[in-house]
Amino acid sequence: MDFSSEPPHSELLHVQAHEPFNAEPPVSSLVEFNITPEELVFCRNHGPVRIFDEDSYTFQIHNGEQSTTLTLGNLKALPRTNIVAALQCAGNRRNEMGKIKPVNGVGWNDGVVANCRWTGARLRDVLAHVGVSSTSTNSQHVCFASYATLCQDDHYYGSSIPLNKAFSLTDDVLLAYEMNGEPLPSERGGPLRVVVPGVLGARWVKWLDTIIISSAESPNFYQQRDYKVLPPTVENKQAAIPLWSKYPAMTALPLNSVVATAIHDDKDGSLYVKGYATPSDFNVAGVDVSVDDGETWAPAKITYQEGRWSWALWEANLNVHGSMEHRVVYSRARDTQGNLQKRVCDWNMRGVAYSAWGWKEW
Ligand SMILES: Nc1nc2c(c(=O)[nH]1)N[C@H]1C(S)=C(S)[C@@H](COP(=O)(O)O)O[C@H]1N2
Ligand SMILES: [Mo]
Repeated sequence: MDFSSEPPHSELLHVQAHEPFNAEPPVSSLVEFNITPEELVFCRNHGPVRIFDEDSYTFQIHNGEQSTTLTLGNLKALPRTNIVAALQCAGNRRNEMGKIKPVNGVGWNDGVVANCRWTGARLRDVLAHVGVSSTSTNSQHVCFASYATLCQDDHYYGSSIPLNKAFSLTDDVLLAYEMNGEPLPSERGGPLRVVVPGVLGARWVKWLDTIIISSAESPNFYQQRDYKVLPPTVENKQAAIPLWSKYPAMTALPLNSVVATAIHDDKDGSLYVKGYATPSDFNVAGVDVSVDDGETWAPAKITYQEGRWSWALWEANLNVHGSMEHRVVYSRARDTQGNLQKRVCDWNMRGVAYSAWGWKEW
């Protein structure tokens, strides 16, 4: 892997690994913005960051015998769509799972999520443009690949989604060329990345250069032998080897919430808390907070939420007069189906999909 041409990285991030570059913002800064500014968007890389020239950028679509090369201009000629969607790494909150028992992976805290506005062409329009029809979708997959760089575990980065998801009218899968109203930065996969709202970041391939319609999922390492929730009995990489192929690739992340800030005023006994919640198969309907170890809950106020795929920001003003045994405030998200975020979360070897109640000491 060649790291000689990395762009300058944001100095507001806490660096978790240098090569490849992995970094996250402090969660207290993150929740200060409804739409995450680029300098506070976490960086998750399995290889070097590449810088490409927009004007000469092309990508290919392979469908059976047929191959089509498209330019960014071709893509921009298709209808433009804008969505707000939370990009979240499956390893968000990994350090908390690591307290149950050590896990394998970058030591992420709870800032590995970014709520951004993505603009691009709908994948279904792009596929229709090259003659892939929505009637031939059964059990087919859309494989995304970036051959831009070597990665730690494979010679390219890849992922896939079912073809019927690409054609779904509600899933909003995009090939994005802008973020927050600006051309997509190199660090974010510019000039072109995949945006799969509601699905873990690992599928959002950056520097997208190849799409293959296939009867199988992407054979890439990051689709097949990573980003899966293995059972708690699988305790190390060796034990995982025969099991990867038996477990499904992760799709939606679990319903989640995090307490980002807790400010206690000793004099008047007030406690101000603020955090985020992220949706899963259903949207976030509300967040409740508790200062008595989950015995009673008070609803927090949702201060921001935008459409189906954004995060929810929330805050609450509590009164914590009197002596509390545990100076901990918990958060618990609720979805539109009445599902509640759970108190505990099963351990898994890779430390992915941690989603136990959010909490903070005050
Ligand atoms: N080409 C490429 N795409 C990639 C990755 C990568 O390493 N290479 N990492 C994936 C993972 S695991 C995540 S969480 C997101 C992170 O996107 P970001 O760096 O813009 O935050 O990109 C995904 N797309
Ligand atoms: Mo990720």
